[in-house]
Amino acid sequence: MKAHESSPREAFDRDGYCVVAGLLDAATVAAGRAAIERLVTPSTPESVTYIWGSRRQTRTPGVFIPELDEIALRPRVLEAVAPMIDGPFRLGGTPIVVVTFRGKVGGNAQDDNWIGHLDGLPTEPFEKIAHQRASLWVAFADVAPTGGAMTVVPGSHRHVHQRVAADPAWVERRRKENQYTRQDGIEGMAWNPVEITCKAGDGFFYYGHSVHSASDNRLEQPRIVALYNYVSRAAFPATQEALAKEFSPEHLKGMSPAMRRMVGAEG
Ligand SMILES: O=C(O)CCC(=O)C(=O)O
Repeated sequence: MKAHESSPREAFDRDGYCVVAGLLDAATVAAGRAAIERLVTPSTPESVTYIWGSRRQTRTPGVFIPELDEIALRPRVLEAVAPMIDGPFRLGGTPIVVVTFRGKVGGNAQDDNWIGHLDGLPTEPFEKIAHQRASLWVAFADVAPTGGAMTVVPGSHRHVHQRVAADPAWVERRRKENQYTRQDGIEGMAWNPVEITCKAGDGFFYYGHSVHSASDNRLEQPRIVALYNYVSRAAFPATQEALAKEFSPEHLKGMSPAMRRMVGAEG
C-alpha cells in the first residue's frame, strides 16, 4: 500500500464499504461456485431462498452449503477480516448465499431509479459498533457494472448517524419509510450511488447503516456472492443460545474441528 492510499479499514470508515482484492484463488472460486449453483437456480423455491425480484438469498441457518465453510478459515480471508474487527473474532453466522439472476431488483444507478434502504437504524454511535462485526461478501463470479452489484451511497452512514443523534422526528419517520431516493434522501448527503464491482475471488465489506441496496442485473452473468458475518468474541460471545440461532444443529454437527473453533463451538 502506498503512503497516500487508505487502508481498507480507513476506506470502510469513510465510505461505509471497501473492496479487498484476491481473497480466493481460481480453483476455490470454481468449486464454491459449483456448490452454489447446485442449490440456487432461478427456480429454487421460496422454502430455500428468500426471493426479491431476480435475487435469491438462502434462508439461514436452516439452509447451508458445507463446501463454503472452509473458506471462512482461509488465512487470506482472516487477514482481511482482522483489521476490521477490534480484538478476537469468530464467524457469527451461517454463510449466506446471494445470487442475482438477470432481471429486476432495486433499480439501477445508471437509470437513476435505484432505491436504497438501511438495515435498521443505528442505536449506538458508529465508533462504538462499526468494528464489532464485519460483513464480508465474497464474489464467486465477476461483478460487473449493471450486473446486480450491491450499490451504496458512499459516506451515507455518517449522515444517518448524525440524524439519529440529532433529530428524533427524522428517526420516527425513517422507521416507517425505509426507502431512500434522489428525491427523498438525507439532507446534506450527496446522491451519488456507487456499484461495488469486483472480480471473482475478491471480497467487500459493507456497513448496513449505509444507504445501500441490491441493484438490477442486466447481464447474462448472475451475480454470485456468499456473505460471511464475522463478529467480535467480546461483543457477541458464542453462548449456546447464540450458536443455536446462528447455525442449524445439523450444520454444527458436521463441522470440522477447525470450523467449530472458528464459530466458537469448541467445547
Ligand atoms: O444483494 C445485495 O447486494 C444487497 C442486499 C441488501 O440490500 C441487503 O442485504 O440489505
